[in-house]
Amino acid sequence: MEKTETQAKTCASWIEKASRIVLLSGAGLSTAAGIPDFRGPEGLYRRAGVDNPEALFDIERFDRDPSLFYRFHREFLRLFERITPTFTHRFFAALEARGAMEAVVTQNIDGLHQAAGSKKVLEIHGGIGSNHCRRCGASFTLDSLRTLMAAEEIPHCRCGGVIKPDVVFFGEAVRELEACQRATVEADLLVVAGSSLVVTPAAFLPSLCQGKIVVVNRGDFSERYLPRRRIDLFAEEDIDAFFHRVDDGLNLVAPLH
Ligand code: CNA
Repeated sequence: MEKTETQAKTCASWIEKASRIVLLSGAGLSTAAGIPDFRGPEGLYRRAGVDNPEALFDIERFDRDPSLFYRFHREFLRLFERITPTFTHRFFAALEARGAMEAVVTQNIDGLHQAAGSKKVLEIHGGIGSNHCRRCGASFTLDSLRTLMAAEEIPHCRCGGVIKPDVVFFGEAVRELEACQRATVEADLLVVAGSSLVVTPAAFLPSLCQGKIVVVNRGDFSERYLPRRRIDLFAEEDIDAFFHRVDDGLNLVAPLH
């Protein structure tokens, strides 16, 4: 049996036995949906002509001049006109429906776990689905933000304040950190998929897990906070290909019509 097949079978058997599964997902889980990562050769930073990513998501800079961010965000939102969840998003939603998920902890801001049907989603870096005025705190849906962005380069609230998506910027506190930590501590199986494990504090979370740890990632990831010896199974391959194989025996995901 090929290594990848054996690994998928092992992962499936652990999933069958587990009852408090936590998925820690990163940008790699959504690339198959058509959302590139930020830093890769085809990444969004390059597409939007951004040289300095830290500046792009710096809250002080946003408050001084939001034009750099909105140049990027316009490009990012354009992608969403044709995006649907991947097989793996649907796989974890199906596992939740079966009662086996403690939580999905996601670094992604794209809302695709919720679109796939997951309800226990902790968005540690926030999400693009909601937006607030920086001055008066008024809230705006994604649709109303889109309408305002069609009319002006930088969307403003009626009070004159600039509107900002509820995405966590450098200099802002991450969301629901305690809940993310609690879920990870309680997990009997942690699956880390599509994350380079570079961005903290999300990258610290796996070190809290006392259960088994599965990592699915094609490409480099940092071992600074999660050394290889702590990983029970490392599948170095495409995430959807791997979970298709895992699902072969479990049959959790209904085919799309
Ligand atoms: P990252 O640092 O971009 O790492 C992604 C990892 O996934 C890399 O190691 C890739 O090699 C790997 N990868 C990419 N595609 C696949 C695939 N199909 N199969 C297997 N592995 C793959 O992403 P992180 O999430 O670790 O970084 C954290 C940032 C990126 C968070 O703040 C996110 O908000 C942010 N981000 C989010 C999105 C999104 O919401 N979809 C997109 C781009 C960046």
